[in-house]
Amino acid sequence: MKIEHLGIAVTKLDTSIPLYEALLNTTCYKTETVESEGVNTAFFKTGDSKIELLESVKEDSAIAKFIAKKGEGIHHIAFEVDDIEAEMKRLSNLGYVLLNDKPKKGADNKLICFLHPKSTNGVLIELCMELKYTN
Ligand code: CMX
Repeated sequence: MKIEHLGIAVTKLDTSIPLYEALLNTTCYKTETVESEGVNTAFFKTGDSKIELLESVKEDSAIAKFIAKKGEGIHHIAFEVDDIEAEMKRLSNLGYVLLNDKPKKGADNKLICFLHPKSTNGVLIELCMELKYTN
């Protein structure tokens, strides 16, 4: 539906949050730890999309490995979808390599799924869908 956010790998949120607040002239509206991914995240609104800063909290996290290999920088592009399971099925049928079989819980109240960068011209792609709560 749209680019929901760009994920940027950073070494330290403490220094990158004020840097991006000054750059974007806005305040960070949320920080959140995602234990399952081994990351601390910080979010900024930029029009209809967001910037997500990602700091590793574990030696072997995807972000730690990425920074060790490539340094800080753009880590992934996240596209919002309205039916993540249908989209995962469609892309899998087309031969894209999904990194998880089922949607998993990500930051900022989303269900997410990653596609392997080897199947998408070297870019890590995330699908994300707003998690709806039913009572
Ligand atoms: N973008 C582009 N290429 C990437 C990449 C990225 N973000 N991360 C790794 N790669 C490349 C590596 O450079 C490597 O390329 P070469 O084979 O040419 O050297 C290749 O992908 C495989 O990398 P690897 O080091 O062998 O494998 P990793 O163990 O680092 O795993 C990946 C890579 C993408 C499968 C893993 O990082 C992953 O599962 N990512 C999805 C989850 C994730 O990224 N979570 C953090 C964000 C969570 C959040 O947004 O909340």
